[in-house]
Formats: sequence, structure tokens, C-alpha cells
Amino acid sequence: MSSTATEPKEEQGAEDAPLTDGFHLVIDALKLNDINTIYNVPGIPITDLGRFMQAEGMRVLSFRHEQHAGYAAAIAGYLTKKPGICLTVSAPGFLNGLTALAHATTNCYPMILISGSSEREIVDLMQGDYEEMDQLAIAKPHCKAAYRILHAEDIGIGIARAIRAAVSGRPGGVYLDLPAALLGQVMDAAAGEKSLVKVIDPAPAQLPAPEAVKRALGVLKDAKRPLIILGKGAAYAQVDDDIRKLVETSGIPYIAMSMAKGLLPDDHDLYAGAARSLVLKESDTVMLVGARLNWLLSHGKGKQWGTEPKKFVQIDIEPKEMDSNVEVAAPLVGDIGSCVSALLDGMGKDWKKPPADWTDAVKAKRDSNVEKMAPRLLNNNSPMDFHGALGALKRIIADNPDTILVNEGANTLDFARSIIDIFKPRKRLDVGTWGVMGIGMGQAIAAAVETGERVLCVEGDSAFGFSGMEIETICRYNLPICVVVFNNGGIYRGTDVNPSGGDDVATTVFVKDARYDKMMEAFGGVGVYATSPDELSQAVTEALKSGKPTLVNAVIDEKAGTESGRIGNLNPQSVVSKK
Ligand code: ADP
Ligand code: TZD
Ligand code: MG
Repeated sequence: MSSTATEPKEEQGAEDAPLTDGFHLVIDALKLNDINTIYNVPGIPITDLGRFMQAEGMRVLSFRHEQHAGYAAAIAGYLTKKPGICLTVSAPGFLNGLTALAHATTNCYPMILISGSSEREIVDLMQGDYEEMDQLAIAKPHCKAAYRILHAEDIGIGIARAIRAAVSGRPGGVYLDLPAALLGQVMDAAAGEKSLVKVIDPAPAQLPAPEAVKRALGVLKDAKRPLIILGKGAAYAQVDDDIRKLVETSGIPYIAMSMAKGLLPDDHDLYAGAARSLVLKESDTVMLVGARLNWLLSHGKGKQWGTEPKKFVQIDIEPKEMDSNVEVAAPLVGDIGSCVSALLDGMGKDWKKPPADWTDAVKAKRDSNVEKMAPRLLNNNSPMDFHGALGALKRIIADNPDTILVNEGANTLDFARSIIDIFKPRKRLDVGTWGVMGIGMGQAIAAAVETGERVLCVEGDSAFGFSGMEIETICRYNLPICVVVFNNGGIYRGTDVNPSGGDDVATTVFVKDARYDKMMEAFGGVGVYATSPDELSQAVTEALKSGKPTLVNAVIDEKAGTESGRIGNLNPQSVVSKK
């Protein structure tokens, strides 16, 4: 049913045909395409758009800052395979949302940033309108596609194009510019309804060529020490049963990139996560499934990858991804669902599993590493170290495998990624391809809203600061989110001193003994101060049980972390020695 604007209708007189306007056409176009949730910050010219959306039954969540509404929309896209929508005001609101749009594009998450914009005539002559900015031009380099709609009768097509651009092929961010004047444009309601477009098959299957499938199977068959690497593209595809079948039928050990953890449970017999160094170095053939050979995999070369040349098989929907860093012996271009089922068909019943000396060596290394780590995860030190605190959270996730884990920080991220096992697909959401700080509260909110599950958000104290004000949003919507702030008093550590001896504290250090738990109490949530793994465990268990918005201030030893967590090697070195 189309919503009809009543006011213009009255102006025109009751005998005239009903009218609609830009506001309502935008809403009708989104709803027609099953888009019902909006992440936004209101203001000129989109305040009424949000109000009308809410009136029409859409869920409109208002944030305190557009960047977090944007991160929420981006991860909503990842979780649902529908574009997540972020709605902002012009110029500064648009720019605040743009970081998240660029992040969505970089991570291959489907998202649409819809921003209101000022008068075209004034903006283009640069005559100084309220919040003047040529937003379309600025958005273009940061997204897959950018569109502006100038006429009400084009709203249906404009939104259809935005949806298709976001989800088809390699998913990504799309910018949609809605000038203020468009929203108020009036047109005949029946013609308006006819102008809307329901996008048919927005992300069409892309079948791999049969020769490409044969080539890939040939390379895998010849392998003596094969390895599968699952990436977040594989998690995004939502073909979980087939991915599991592929791993199990092939008998090939696998590792999972951080957000692909849980596609198969982390305690799976073929999971080689705890033998990562060994499998990267020693494998002779590597099949990438929805994972790029970017910095997170050392670009597929160098010390980490050992000295023997390797053969790569790569499944990806984006043909340009092939050979981006190293030669790919068997590119398999297509959507992951189609590629994986083609491989499964080709493997048939007689597929020969990899040699036992390889799989046994991988398992032996994994088991010994897990065993070595185990006692450290049981310590009850106070103040806590990362292992004691994360050991407690690991046990809680094992008992509550439906809980979605959101994770950011440096040490807090790197240790949590390797320590906390994930048992189900798309249950781990983190900083993604950029390693960006600030995704925490936005991702937690969208995860809770889109899935209805409990969310556990494990945050470095610096990381938390980027989006901390959104705990008011969490309390306002009463979302079942438990935020644990790993409070070590700074970025990486809390112990740096100002090398000049001056009064300012060091650049990486925060206020000592900050009480983040009291922030949560200020908004009516539950705040807990925890100094030991036992206290942490009790607080988080209670929060997941009650579903009440909770923030646990977990006091971590300020000496426990290391510079940049596990990626300190990426810091440039000065020839002038440090003071
Ligand atoms: P990770 O960070 O987990 O290694 P990346 O973000 O680097 O993962 O890689 C994800 C890859 O998955 C991208 O190259 C993207 O093109 C690809 N991808 C995303 N969705 C699909 C899909 N449905 N089918 C095939 N490839 C996909
Ligand atoms: N700004 C943005 C947007 N992203 C970033 N990644 C950084 C700055 C730099 N940065 C990191 O890479 S990690 C980090 C920053 C500021 C914070 C680390 O401190 P933390 O974690 O308290 O979150 P630990 O546990 O103390 O290491
Ligand atoms: Mg810290």
C-alpha cells in the first residue's frame, strides 16, 4: 500500500486526485524492497523523513553521531545481505557518515548512505547555503556508486539503482543524495506508486565457468599439503552448510579470518587456527574462500608464507581480485554459493583426502599450542591480565554460543581473536579490513537490532572512547548489550611517560582509574566495576541472563599490553633514537 501525503491533497481540494510527495515516495520505495530499518541522526532537511518513516511502521533508530549510525548500517548489511541504511543531514552529518560508507566499501558490506543536501542552485554556484557541500562529488571516490535524485518521479528508479549497486557483485557502499527540494516535490499518488521499482533478484547468482571448476579441482587434487582459508566473504554468503560440507568432504585443514570464525565451530577437527604459523608456512596449496590476500595475510608472500612456492586457488565474486598480490593458479570467479556447490559436485564420492602425515602434523601442532595456552587462561590475577580476563569470557561464549561478540582495540582485539572460540557463523564482528577503531557501539546496536540476540562487546578503553556516547542509545532502546571495557589506562598500555619530562601525560595515556561503569549508570544501565576474572565472569553472566544494558569496567594491569598489539612491526622506525 502506498502512503499518501494528506496535506498537499487538502491544498489541492478534495475533488482532485490524491497526491504524494518525495518524503513518502522514498518511504514507499524502501518498504517495497523490504527495507524497514533506518539508522540515523535527525536534522534539516531529513527530520520529517525520519518521522514519516516511523509513522509508516519503519524502525528508525536515532544515534548521537552519524559515524556510529553508519557503522550500524554497514554491519546490518553484512548480517542481512540487504543494504543497511544510514540517514544523515547535509555537509557535516554527511561527512560524519562518510567514514562508515568508505568502511563498508572497503569491507564489502552492502550499505546505502542517504543524506539530505542543500539547494542545488546555491551549492553549485557556491553561494553559501546552510550546510553547503557538493556531497555527490565527495562521496564518489569512497563508494561503489553515488547517485542524486532530482525529480520525485525518479525516486523509485534511484532507490532501485542504489539497492542493486550495493548488493550485486562485490557488495559495497552506495551514496544517495536527496536534495531538500526533492522531498517536498508533489506528484499524483497513482503515478507515484507506478514509478516505484521492486528490485528483482538484486544479487544474481554468478556461476563459475566449468573449466575453472575443473582447473581448481585439479590443483587441489595434486596438493600434498593443502590449506583452506575462509574469509568474511564466505560468512557473508550465508551458505554455511555447503561451506562445512566443502571442508569436511575435502578433508583439508582450514583457518578462518577473524570474522569467518565460527562458520564451522572453532573446535572442529580440521580447524588449524592454533597452528596458523605452521599451515601458512608449510602448506603447498591454499584455497581462499571469500578472503583477500591483503595485509591481513601478509599479501600472500614473505617470511610468514615460507620459502617453497605455493599454488593458490581463489574463490571470489570480483574478477579483479585475482592476481592482486601473487599469482593465482586457479581463479574461481563467481558467487561463493555457486562455486562451492560446483566444487562439491566435482569432488563426488571418491575424493581422496590429503595425506595423513600433513593433517596429523597440523593437528599435533594445534593441540600442543592449545594445551600450552590453557593454564594461562585460568589465572585469577587482580588486576587482570589479558589471558585471565579473556579466559573468563571464552568460557562464557562457549556456554552461550548464540551471543554475538563485537571486538575492537589493539591488545584487546588481538588476544580476544585468538583466545575466544566462536561456534556459529557471523557471531564475531570486529574492526574489519582497516583495523578501524570506533565500530564498537554501532555494530553492537545493529547486531542486537537485526538479530534479536545478546551482544557482548569487548572493547579496549581507547577503542571504546570512539563510540562511547552511544551507550545512551543502547539504554534508550533497552538493547541486550553487555559492554566490557578492558581498562588498562591507555592505548596499548597505561605506563608511558612524557619523554620531555613536561607536565602533560604521555600521548598514549588516559586518566588513571577511569570509571566507565559510571557512564552506563548515568543513562539508567547497569554499571559494574570488576577487578578479577571471577568478578568479570559473574557480571557478564548476569548481564547476558538479564539482557539489561550493562557496562563492565574490567581493570586490566596497565603493564600487560604491547605496542600495537600484534602488529607493532607495521610502525615505521626513526633513525633518531627515542628519548
Ligand atoms: P577477510 O578480511 O575475512 O579476509 P576480505 O574482506 O578480505 O575477508 O574478503 C572478502 C572477499 O569476499 C572479497 O574479496 C569479496 O569480493 C568476496 N565476496 C563477498 N561476498 C561474496 C560472495 N557472495 N561470493 C563471492 N565472493 C564474495
Ligand atoms: N584511529 C582509528 C579510527 N583507527 C585506529 N586504528 C587508530 C586510530 C589507531 N589505533 C589502533 O590501531 S589501536 C588503537 C588506536 C588508537 C587503540 C588501542 O588501545 P585500546 O586497546 O585501549 O583500545 P589496548 O587493549 O590498550 O591495546
Ligand atoms: Mg587500552
